[in-house]
Amino acid sequence: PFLIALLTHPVFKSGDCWTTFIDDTPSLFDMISSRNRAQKLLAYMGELCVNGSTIKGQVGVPRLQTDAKVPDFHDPKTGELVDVSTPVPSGWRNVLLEEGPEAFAKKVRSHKGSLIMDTTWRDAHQSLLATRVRTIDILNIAPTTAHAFSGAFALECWGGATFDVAMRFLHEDPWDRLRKMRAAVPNIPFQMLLRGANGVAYSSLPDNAIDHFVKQAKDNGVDIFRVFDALNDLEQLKVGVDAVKKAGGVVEATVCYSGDMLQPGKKYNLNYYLETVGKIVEMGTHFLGIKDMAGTMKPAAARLLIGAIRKAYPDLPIHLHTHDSAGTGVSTYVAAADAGVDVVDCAINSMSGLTSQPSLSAFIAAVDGSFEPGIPESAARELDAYWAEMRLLYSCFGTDLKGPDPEVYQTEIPGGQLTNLVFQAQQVGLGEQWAETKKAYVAANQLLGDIVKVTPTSKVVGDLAQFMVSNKLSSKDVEKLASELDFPDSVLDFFEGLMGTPYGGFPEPLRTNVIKGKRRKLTHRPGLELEPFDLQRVRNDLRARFGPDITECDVASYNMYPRVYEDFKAVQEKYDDLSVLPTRAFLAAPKIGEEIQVNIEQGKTLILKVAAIGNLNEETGTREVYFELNGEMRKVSVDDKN
Ligand code: 3PY
Ligand code: ZN
Repeated sequence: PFLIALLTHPVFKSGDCWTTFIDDTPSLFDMISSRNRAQKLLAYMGELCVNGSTIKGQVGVPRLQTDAKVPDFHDPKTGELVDVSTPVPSGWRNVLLEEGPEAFAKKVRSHKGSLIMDTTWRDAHQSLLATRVRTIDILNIAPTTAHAFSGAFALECWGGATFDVAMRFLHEDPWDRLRKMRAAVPNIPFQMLLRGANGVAYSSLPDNAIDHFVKQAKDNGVDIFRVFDALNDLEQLKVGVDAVKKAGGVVEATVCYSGDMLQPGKKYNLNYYLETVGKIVEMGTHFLGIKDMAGTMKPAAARLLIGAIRKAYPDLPIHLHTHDSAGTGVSTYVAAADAGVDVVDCAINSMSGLTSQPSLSAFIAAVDGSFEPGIPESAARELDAYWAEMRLLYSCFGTDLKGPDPEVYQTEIPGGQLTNLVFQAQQVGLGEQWAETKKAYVAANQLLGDIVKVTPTSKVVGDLAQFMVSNKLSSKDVEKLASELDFPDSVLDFFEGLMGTPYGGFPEPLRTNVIKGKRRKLTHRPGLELEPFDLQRVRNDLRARFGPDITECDVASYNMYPRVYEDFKAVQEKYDDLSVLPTRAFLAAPKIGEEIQVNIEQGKTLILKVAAIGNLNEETGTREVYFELNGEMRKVSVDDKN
């Protein structure tokens, strides 16, 4: 039909020149572009049909057999069905936009009780489902969320591992996700996790790259920036904090909570935290974040720590983050709420517990009307119906964790990493392997000087632990053989000083021996030594390679992850924008004849069916896959890799 439309078009017949033809007949070129896009999506699906999924970490196929249903939402007060296409109720974001960050922080501080930040769109799936939840599944529930959670402090929805994973494994543009979420949720503040001077990467970048990244994040929809440094190195933290200040965002400078401070003799004790918080307050922040990434803050510790900070800084809004790995998260939050915490992080029930955040409904039930957490329990339950289906949809990325593991009080493994390490041990199939890894993790941490463990330093400890297990090395062996061993890169990065300086300094002589002849020994923060990125050059290079549509967001993606970005662009070139495919069709070949609807853009829907998969052509090693696309037959030829 396209060719006929083209050949019979009056402008074409009149022999007018090609360029005016393009300008005057955009609808035809729209048609070419849609056809190209559709053909590229078919190429991806053909690949799935012949060779199966190649998404890293995927084991099996989704357990959800039908499309997830977006649940109805009823007004918690009147019980009436809410039409979620109507304008959203105003929320905390309206306060922020109208009155600015200071007034916003003040109002949150004076709110009665503890508000809730919902982490379902970021940390919950990072901790339970290997960060694999896709944009389309967030957007489907976004309008309902904007209504149901209009009283939430924020939605944590970006940063941390989501940035890397979106490009690397989901072949999606994280910026596109941010903008689409923002458009769907104008009323609830968005929070992102920023790894201080590392941005969203694994070691420090030049300061100008952090400033540039944060500005794009703010301009594209992030409101509140939780900024942390994985070693609580305040100089490193300040790089992120200053970037957020310059961009006009809400600053949540954060102290990472490490281990159980109630145990006698701990390096990270009450004095340490109070001193660190004092310096953070001096640095200037709208909120204080406390990041208990392993979930080792017991209720008594929460009472003591939050109580002490509250007493020293009565006006400082405090935002607490924990993981439920030990099973004690809700009791910690109740203690923190009693001690005057302003915001706690919870996840929707089906996405909560284990290595994720504590359950939203459990927290609301536990405080039982004594506070106003901002989210009605009925709203949480209604949204949960959707997320229960998402757990099934993404089950092929889940770990087979069955219950809490209070051993985290000893191992101090962060939630996201715990799932990862269990997954790896399960892949090897040895129960013993997991017990050994945990022991080695504790030993590796001690060797490194008992450091704060969160991305990227948790990876250093994990890598060293696995190195010790696979090479059968004891702590003594590592110390003795340090100058001869071929340590993982992350360990060398740490000892070089590329992640900042640990509290109390680096362990010696281990540092000197490990990096001898291999790396430098930085004596100040890495950003002072790194050449600023030439942003103009990066911009020009990217435009020369990928075309004029390159934006500042692309520049920022490239700065964070040059290789990952290049690979992402190559996949996009081959298959176009895969984020439009429904997740079941992205992760597994559809059944023959099953109808798949793909909204390639607003108002443009493709109806696809796999019609047949051809026999192997022995000569070429390929198979033809036949599709029905909007009623027309199409085929793609796929190399059979089996
Ligand atoms: C991240 O940096 O991705 C984290 O979630 C740290 O907890
Ligand atoms: Zn976390």
